[in-house]
Amino acid sequence: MKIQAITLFPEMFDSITGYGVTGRALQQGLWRFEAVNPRRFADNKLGYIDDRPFGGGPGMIMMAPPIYDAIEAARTQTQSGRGRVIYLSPQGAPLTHAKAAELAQLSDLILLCGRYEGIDERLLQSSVDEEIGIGDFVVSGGELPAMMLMDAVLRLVPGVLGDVRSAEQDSFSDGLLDCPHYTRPTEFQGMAVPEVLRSGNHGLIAEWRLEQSLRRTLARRPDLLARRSLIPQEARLLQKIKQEQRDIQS
Ligand code: 4FN
Repeated sequence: MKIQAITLFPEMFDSITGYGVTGRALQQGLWRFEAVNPRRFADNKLGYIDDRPFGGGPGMIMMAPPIYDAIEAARTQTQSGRGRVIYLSPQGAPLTHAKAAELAQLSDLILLCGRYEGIDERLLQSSVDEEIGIGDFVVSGGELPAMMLMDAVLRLVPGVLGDVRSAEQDSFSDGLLDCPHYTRPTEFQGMAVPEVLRSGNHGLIAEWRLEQSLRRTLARRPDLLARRSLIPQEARLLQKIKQEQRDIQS
């Protein structure tokens, strides 16, 4: 996979290219990265690519022509000759694990990172295939959202995670929150490790973990449960949890 970012701050991407599983995978040649700075395509010697908004108001808007040229330059550097152009934007549909899995199948992503108040709407109409957001909060630019998307996508590219099982076992990839995790020491600040995890009974351990995942999902993210079908074992455990909570109420 090749990922290109259209960004005024290429150095920000040193964090994802230089560290952790994404950094190692880049060194191994499992993906490639290129930043394209739209300042290269400014129509003025000073390199500014923003201007004041028509209609007035605060802040500046990124101009369409230099962004357009940057995207076209990125397209010439794709493996496929085109590539999907994604604008990281609070107007976009929220990023999900399913969307990350879809993007992980593609050979070329071009990630457009906004700054200032955003980008001229005509550029979005002419050149953007898809808008994706990562949450309902104000940020200063699209670079961190782009890197979050990259991390989520790259983990799903074959070979990026050394151990295939850890990608499958992660919470969310099966639509439930994670169960609690424990390691040494067996006691910390008066708190013991749940006995079942030290029992060696792997059937019981798996069932305990599933029950914990269901409890947490029900308590903290019931929206996730609503969107997901349950296998018989999960339905049975969930009934048990709900009955237990009704018993406490009465
Ligand atoms: N943000 C909101 C409403 C209106 C504007 C913003 C905002 C960066 C270029 C966009 C924000 C949030 C999630 C990109 C926020 C994201 C961005 C994202 C983003 C500079 C213009 C801007 C959501 C609070 C109602 C600034 C909310 N995911 N504007 O933050 O790019 O990807």
